[in-house]
Amino acid sequence: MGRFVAFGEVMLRMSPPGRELLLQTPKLDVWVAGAEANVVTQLAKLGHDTALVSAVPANGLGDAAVTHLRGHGVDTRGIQRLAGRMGFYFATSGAGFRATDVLYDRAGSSFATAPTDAWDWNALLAGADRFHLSGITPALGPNGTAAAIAAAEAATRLGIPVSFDGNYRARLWEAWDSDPRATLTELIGHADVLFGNHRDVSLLLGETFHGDGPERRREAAEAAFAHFPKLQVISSTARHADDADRNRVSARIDTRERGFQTDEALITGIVDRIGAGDAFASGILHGLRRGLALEDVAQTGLALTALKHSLPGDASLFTQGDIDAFLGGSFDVRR
Ligand code: KDG
Repeated sequence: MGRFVAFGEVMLRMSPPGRELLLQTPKLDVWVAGAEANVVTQLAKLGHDTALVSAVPANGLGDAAVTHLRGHGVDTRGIQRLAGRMGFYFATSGAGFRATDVLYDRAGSSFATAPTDAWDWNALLAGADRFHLSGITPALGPNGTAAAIAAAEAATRLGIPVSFDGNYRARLWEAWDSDPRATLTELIGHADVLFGNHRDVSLLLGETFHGDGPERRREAAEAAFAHFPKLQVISSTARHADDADRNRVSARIDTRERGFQTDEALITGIVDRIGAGDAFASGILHGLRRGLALEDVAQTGLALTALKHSLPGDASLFTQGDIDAFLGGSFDVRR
């Protein structure tokens, strides 16, 4: 199917079970997390050869994260044991119209403080068909920025296509003296696939594509294609809340060669929203890799987005059979 290599921080996510608040819960569920780890985990479930490049501390927490990823079929040989600590985040699930909230506790993590020359990109990217990274790594601080840029440059030098998920995390960028626009613009210059919407493009290009209409999205895609010559595909989702537990999610995929496609899915029975964007990115990358028609690529992304909402934790763990059943409208008990 293809070898996908991703670069990003593996974290542990602590969540109050159910809909409790941090201040009231007597216990926390622990999940292995990290946007790029989520993408390769889902791609592994879909039969791809996947690897994560990362760093964790040489202790039981690092061991737990690596063992978990390996158990799901991800090649973890590129995860180094370095000084520093495990990055955590605490996620409190929303309920009704109470929003999901994320509290980061990750400063000084092994990944964020890894020396920029810690990564041997020629070896780590050998045999890769695609390299995936996101806007989280450069948001972690100067080392993360330098490492992300060096990684993208290496992929370009080696002729490996780069996909980039904007994953704009304001709380990370605002914690240090950062220049997100310059950094993200440089990174996206290496990408042929970008996950980002018209607001992300506005941030990058300093132009404003206000509003949610299809026209704004088309204008933003055209501006991005004009600005980034390597870019071939821009894809994003938009959520329209019908009510708190029932959303319509639309997917848009704009391609330089094949035009655009929009599709919509109804998402109900929402258990956990976190990781849905990673599930979407996995579905789009899977569909593109399989050479599907644009409509089917968009629907694969939407299917995984919808399915992820049904699953607690960070990662999406679905098979091609689950996608087919979802798209076929088959929700019966499978016996
Ligand atoms: O997409 C899920 C991520 O937001 C989560 O795993 C935590 O990587 C994370 C981040 O930095 O927000």
